[in-house]
Amino acid sequence: CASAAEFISVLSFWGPLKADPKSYGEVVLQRLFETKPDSQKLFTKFADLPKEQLQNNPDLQAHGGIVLCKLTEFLQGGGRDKKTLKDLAESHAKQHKIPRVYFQIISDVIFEVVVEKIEGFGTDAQTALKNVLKTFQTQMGEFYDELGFDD
Ligand code: HE5
Repeated sequence: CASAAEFISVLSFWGPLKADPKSYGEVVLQRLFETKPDSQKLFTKFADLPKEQLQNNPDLQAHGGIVLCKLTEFLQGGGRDKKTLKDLAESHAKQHKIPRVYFQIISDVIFEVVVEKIEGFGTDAQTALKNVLKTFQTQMGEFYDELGFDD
């Protein structure tokens, strides 16, 4: 599990993502669909869109923004705010039916995009980010277990 200091370290570099969640979120989702094309099928709005229509797509930008805002909320809670992730796990398990492996997949994409786009994200902050994302996946997994969602 990530320490409080690791949450603080990640937050100290998170300003650009907090200020412009749509732009970074758009890149994250585009990268997710590129590296794991089956993930696109999980989104009814985007499932059948060809690649060109994922560029400058207001729906994709909006959803990317929503995803990143939720992640910022998680970071600001320092891993102690259980409600945020509990609600997230509920909607993803029951409504959207997202197998838990996708939290690992999107975490890897987020790591890649953040390190690529945010200046100054040094090796210590990178380790902190890895651990924080791992905590996110573990906690989501625990809520999935509680809900009895096996995928
Ligand atoms: O759950 C919600 O609110 C609590 C609904 C809006 C929402 C969705 C929907 C939010 C806030 C998030 N996602 C956040 C989020 C953070 C993690 C990193 N998501 Zn989410 N999602 C929604 C993730 C991870 C993740 C991985 C995958 C494959 N998520 C998904 C998929 C997914 C889908 C299909 C939806 C339904 C909304 C939609 O289709 O929007 C166009």
